[in-house]
Amino acid sequence: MAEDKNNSSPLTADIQAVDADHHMHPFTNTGALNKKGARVITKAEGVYIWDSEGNKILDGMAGLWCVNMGYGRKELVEAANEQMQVLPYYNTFFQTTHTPAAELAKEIASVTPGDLNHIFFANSGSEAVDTILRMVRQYWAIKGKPYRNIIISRENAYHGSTIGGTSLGGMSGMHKQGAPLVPNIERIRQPYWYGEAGDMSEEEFGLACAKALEEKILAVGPDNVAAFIGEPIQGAGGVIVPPANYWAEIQKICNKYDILLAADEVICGFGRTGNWFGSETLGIKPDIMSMAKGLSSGYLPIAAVAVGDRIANAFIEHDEDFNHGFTYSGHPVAAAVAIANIRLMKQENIVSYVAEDIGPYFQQQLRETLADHPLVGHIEGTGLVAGIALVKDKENKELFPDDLDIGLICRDHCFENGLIMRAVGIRMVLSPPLVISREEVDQLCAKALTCFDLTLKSVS
Ligand code: PXG
Repeated sequence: MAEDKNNSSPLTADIQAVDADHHMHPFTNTGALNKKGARVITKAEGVYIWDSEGNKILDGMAGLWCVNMGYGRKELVEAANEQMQVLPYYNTFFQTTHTPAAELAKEIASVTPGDLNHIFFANSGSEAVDTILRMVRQYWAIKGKPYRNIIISRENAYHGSTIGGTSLGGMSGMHKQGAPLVPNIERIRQPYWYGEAGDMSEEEFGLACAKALEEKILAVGPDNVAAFIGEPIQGAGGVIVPPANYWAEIQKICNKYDILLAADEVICGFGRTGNWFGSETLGIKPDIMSMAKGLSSGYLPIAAVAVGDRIANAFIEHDEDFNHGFTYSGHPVAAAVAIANIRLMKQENIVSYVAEDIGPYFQQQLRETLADHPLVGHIEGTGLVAGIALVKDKENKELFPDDLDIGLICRDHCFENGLIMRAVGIRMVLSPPLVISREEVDQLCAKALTCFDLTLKSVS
């Protein structure tokens, strides 16, 4: 039986007990959580969630980087309700389709950049990334070069937690579990300027990190490489915005060696950075792109891979099945919600709101409120995503000792003070719903300041 002396509501204790008895949580030390009791979230509206103790909490993470259009959107609820009554399920295998899948493919193609007009459906970001992995290798097989099957990714990348996503990602804690990983995946350093550049300028460091790709390509042999994959801005790695010259160099190198460029847009997609896709913000021209989360604002699980003409035409012209897909690829109810979500985004001009109004305001207020705080080493971000490094001594970039988890201390203060902010090591990350207002941004910054003060007190 879970106990938490601070909790008073009977609902809290009951749900915690059931949860501890039967529910194994993702990315969680289950034994420790069972003793403490999980926090129970009961409802949500706009940019706020409520817990079973009646606390109202500003959700600075939009759920898990996904509730882009905010909670309580009736348009999305109605789309699901209507579709459930007409056709709750049918598959898209065996030469069948249905209106929601076809229409959603068209809606996605209307917002993707370049020639990324061909859409393959999945149900999670991890499945979308696995689809990329299989598709780029199969592309080269179709082209008569099956040996071109190495995929290059980056340290500290997050590409999901299926075996494919884990293998492509660069999270050492994940690699240690459930190995062996998928073979023929290579990694290069991440473009984390504040944390890893030493004395290099942003420009020098951007070049050096891109050069690492060329060095890796030459080391494994250009003719063995299928693709490079990267998040335009690394999300789960701590919101790491690469130096401005980085992606242009990466793009040049991929072009030079004829290597496919895959953008993992699971977090950056759907307005987060002030464009429909992070690739547009960072100046990337991907051959293939994964998306999930903001596609349905998280209301139902759905993901997609947008495929450019080069890859799509190879599959279309090749007279053979692509033996890949999921029972729920293009699920009609999830697709109907995603269609309604994209249309709502268009109606409310949410992407320009992020680009021109709330994104710049959020970035400016964060810096005005927090940049001078003694704990804050660096703030980076664009649009409505930001990462804040917490350090012991900001002048010398001195970190707290390893046994003092500054991020978790700060995160706990945030939760106690009505703000969800996520901790990634020493980095606090924010990714609020795109519909957040200026007053709510002010509130978010004020709460963050209080929590940084409390964190400083806890460690002084
Ligand atoms: N690619 C990227 C870039 C992601 O951010 C995935 C793939 C996998 O998506 P699914 O839907 O399979 O989870 C993600 C997911 C965190 C956190 O703690 C981030 C994600 C998922 C769970 C936790 O920041 N990103």
